[in-house]
Amino acid sequence: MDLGFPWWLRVEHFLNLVFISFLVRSGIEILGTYPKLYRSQHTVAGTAWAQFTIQRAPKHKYYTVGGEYDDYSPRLSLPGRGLLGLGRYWHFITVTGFVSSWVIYFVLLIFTGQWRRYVPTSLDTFTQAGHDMLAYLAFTVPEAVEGMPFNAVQQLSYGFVILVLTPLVIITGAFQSPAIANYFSRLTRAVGGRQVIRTVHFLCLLGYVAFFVVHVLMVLIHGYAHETSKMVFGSTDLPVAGGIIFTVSLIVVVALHVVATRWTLADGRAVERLHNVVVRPWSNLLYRLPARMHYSRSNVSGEDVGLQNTTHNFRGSGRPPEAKEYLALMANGYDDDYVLEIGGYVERPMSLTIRDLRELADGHSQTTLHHCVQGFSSIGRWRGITVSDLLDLAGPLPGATDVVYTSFQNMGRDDALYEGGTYYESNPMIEARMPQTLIAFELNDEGAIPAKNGAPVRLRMETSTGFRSLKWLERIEVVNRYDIIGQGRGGYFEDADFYDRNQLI
Ligand SMILES: Nc1nc2c(c(=O)[nH]1)N[C@H]1C(S)=C(S)[C@@H](COP(=O)(O)O)O[C@H]1N2
Ligand SMILES: [Mo]
Repeated sequence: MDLGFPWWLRVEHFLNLVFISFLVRSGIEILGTYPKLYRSQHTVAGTAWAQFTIQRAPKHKYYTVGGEYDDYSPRLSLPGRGLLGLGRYWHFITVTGFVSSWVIYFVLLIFTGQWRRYVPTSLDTFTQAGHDMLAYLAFTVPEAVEGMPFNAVQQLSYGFVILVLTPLVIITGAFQSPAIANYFSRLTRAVGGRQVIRTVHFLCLLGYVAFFVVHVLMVLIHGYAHETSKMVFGSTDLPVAGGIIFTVSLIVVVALHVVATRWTLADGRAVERLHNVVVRPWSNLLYRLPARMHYSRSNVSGEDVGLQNTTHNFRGSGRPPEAKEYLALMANGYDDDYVLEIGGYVERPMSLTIRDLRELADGHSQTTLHHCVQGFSSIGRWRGITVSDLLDLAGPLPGATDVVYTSFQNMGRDDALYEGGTYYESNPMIEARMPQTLIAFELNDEGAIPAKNGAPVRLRMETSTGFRSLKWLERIEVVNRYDIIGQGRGGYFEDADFYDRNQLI
C-alpha cells in the first residue's frame, strides 16, 4: 500500500539521521569544554543548575576556566579528547547541511500540503493520542488515524519535532553566536540571556535524543521490516528489501561517524579546510552585524578583587604573564611606565601611555557580555578607546589589511595548561573598525583592569568569542598580511588549537 511519503520526504528522513547524529556528537564535544549549565549570565562558580563532570571548581583561589575542560571519549563526542575547535568545525559544517535541508523540506511540506499530516487539526488528535498511549502501555499497537499512515501519538510527536523542536534548536543555536546575540542584544536579554538560551539549546539536544529512543522503539514495536519499507519505498509492499536497504544505510551512517572521527583525530587541518569552504561563506556575513550591546551598570558581574576569584567576579581565562618587564610594570604602578606601541603599516607610529589613552578615549565605555568559546559568560563595563579611533590617529597606509595585537603573555611559560609561544591575535580591517572593538584600560569603573582580566590594557571584541579578546596587550601592529606571523593563522589559539580567526559564531 502506498502511504504517500514522497521521495524528498524519505531522503530528508535519512539525511536527518546523518545530520542530527553529527550535531549531537559534536554538540557534546562543545558542551564538554564547559560542562555546566547556568540560569544566570554571570556563570558564578558553584551556581550551575546542572553539570556533567565530576570536577569541582575550587572556590577560593584563582582558577581559570581552562581547568574546567572535560575531554570525553571519541566514542561519545566528535572528535573527542577535548578538541573543542574541531568539534565546533563539525557542528557548523553539519549545521550548514541540516539547516539548508530543513528549509527546503519546510517549503516542500507547505507547497505539497504534506504539512497537514503533521499538524493536528482538531483537539480530537490529543484525545486520540491519550488512548494510543494507553494502548502502548497495554502492549498493543494502536490504530492509525483515518486516512493517515500513522497514529495520533506519532502524528503529534513528528509534528512537534519538525515544526517546534527543529526551529527552536536552530534559533537557540544561532543565538550562541556572539555576533548574533550582541546584534540582537535586546531580544537576547528579553528571553533570559545567553545562559538561558544555551540551556534551552541543550534541552533541545535532550529532546532529539529522547525522540530518537522512542522513535526507534516504536519502529521495533510496529515491525522493523514493515516500517523500514515505508521509510525506503513510501509503501509497505517491500518489507524485505526495505529492511535490507535500511539496515545497510544504518551501517553507512555508523561508518560515516567512525571515518569522520578518525580522520579528524588524524588530520584536523583538513577538517579545518573543509570548514572554511563550507562555513565561512555564510559565517562571514555576520561581519555585517556590528555589536550594539549595552547592559546597564546594575547588570555588571560583581566586584573585582584582583586575583581572588570570589563569587562576585568577572570570570577569568589564562594566567597573567610572568615576563620580567610585565612584573616590573605591575610592581611599579604602570600608569607612568606602560607605553602602548602602535606601528607597522601606518603613517604615524605612536607610543601612548595610559594617560594618553584615557584622554583620547574621551569617556567611551561599553557594558557588554563576554562570550567565552568554552561557554562561560560575564558582564563587564569596559572603558577604553576604539581601535577604529586609534587607526584614524595612526593612519593606516594603503595596502594595510589587518591589525595584529601581541601580548606580554607566553602561553608555554605562563600557563601550565598550554604549550607554545607568545599570545597574539589579529583582526581583518572590517572587524578592527567595528564600533565595539576596543582597547580597554578599565573594568567596572574601578580605575584599572584587574591583573587576571588583562591589566593594564587589553582588547575587547564583542562580536567574537572571548579567546580573541587578547589580554595583557604589549603592542599593536598594522600589517599588509598576517599569514607570515606565528604559524600564519592569525592568532595563538588559531595556530595551536583549531580555532577559527573568523570566529563570529
Ligand atoms: N593573552 C591572553 N589573552 C587571552 C587569554 C589568554 O589565555 N591569554 N584567554 C582568552 C580567553 S579564552 C578568554 S575567554 C578571555 C577571558 O577574559 P577574562 O579572563 O577577562 O574573562 O580572554 C582571552 N584573552
Ligand atoms: Mo575562552
